[in-house]
Amino acid sequence: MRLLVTGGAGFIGANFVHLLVREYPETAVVVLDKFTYAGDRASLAPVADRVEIVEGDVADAALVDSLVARVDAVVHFAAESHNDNSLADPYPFVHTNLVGTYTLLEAVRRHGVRYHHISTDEVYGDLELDDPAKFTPTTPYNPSSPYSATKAGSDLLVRAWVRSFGVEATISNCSNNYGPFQHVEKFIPRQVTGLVDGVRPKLYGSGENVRDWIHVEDHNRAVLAILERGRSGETYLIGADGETSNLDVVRTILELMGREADDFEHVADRPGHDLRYAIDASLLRDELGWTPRFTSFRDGLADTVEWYRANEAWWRPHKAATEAKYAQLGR
Ligand code: NAD
Ligand code: TDX
Repeated sequence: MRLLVTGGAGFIGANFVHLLVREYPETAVVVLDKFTYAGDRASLAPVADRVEIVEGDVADAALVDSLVARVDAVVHFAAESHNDNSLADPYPFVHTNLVGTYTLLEAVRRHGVRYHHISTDEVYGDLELDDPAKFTPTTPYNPSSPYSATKAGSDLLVRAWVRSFGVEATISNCSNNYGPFQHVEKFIPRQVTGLVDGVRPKLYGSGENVRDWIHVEDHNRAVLAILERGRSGETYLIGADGETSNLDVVRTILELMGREADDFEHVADRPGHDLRYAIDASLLRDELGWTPRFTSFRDGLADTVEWYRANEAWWRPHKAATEAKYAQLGR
């Protein structure tokens, strides 16, 4: 099997490449990554001699065509992925998430190559805190931010290319990931690395917002199950029943790092801040037999805190610039 992994130098993509090299050594992996602020060669350093790394843009049609021509399948992780950035400057989200996906779809259509599209639960908008419902594959799309709107648009492009052109493709919409190699702009790494520097965690608004946390390795094992056994045209929701309020996440991080549980501060809220996400992953569990391995969020979080403590050399180069961006937003 020859696999093109876009965005393989980012958080989830790099973990995916590590998993492939570890457990599927017979797979030939080509990574296509633009190495934006979010892509880091250091994340691929441990496997650099086992994969081919191409620096380039998923919206570069000639480059994408030449790479797709020599693989059996594409897993498309590359994206602009941070909501706060999409509020400050939406254009890169339109370019990468929409034009980039379009470019890949045209290439897989031309070459008859299998395509898997990585997406997010944010396409469904948000739920009330007390709503018993969870997102399912038939929940109507209702994205809130430029990030989630471009991800929603990219999903719809995939569906259209399946129906109109017979492209063989699957989509997965996953909830919030945590684990090693996540950029320090994201909630959990920001707070953990801040605490290493003696900075109190910063909660947007009230902190009552709920995210449905899943360990990145569980997400990636679900992606492999879909690649191997998923039905073309199907949408699979990925989640591990990890609903937790931001307030509780911060309290757990503080406790794991030996601080008082109330040693955080509230900062300005994110405009349009989604209240709650929750995933019903029963299709994935029942049809493909996937189950998460990280069943205790607290244990997974403890591993992640340890990883950031042990890998300061990886995150330190990104920390100051990230906090300078937040300072401009007053957060
Ligand atoms: P990330 O920001 O850590 O990594 C994105 C990667 O894509 C980087 O390596 C970056 O250099 C690369 N990239 C950006 N623009 C590119 C372009 N035009 N061409 C080629 N490469 C480009 O993101 P992540 O958190 O790893 O997310 C990966 C995917 O998973 C995204 O599609 C995201 O929407 C989706 N997702 C993320 C989460 C989450 O919790 N992080 C949850 C569900 C879905
Ligand atoms: O400093 C912070 N304080 C805070 O309270 C930061 C950075 C975030 N937050 C809140 C906002 C969210 O409610 O924490 C929650 C998580 O924030 P992010 O890490 O920015 O993630 P989110 O906006 O939920 O989106 C993430 O999950 C879905 C990923 O970034 C997306 O790529 C994915 O699609």
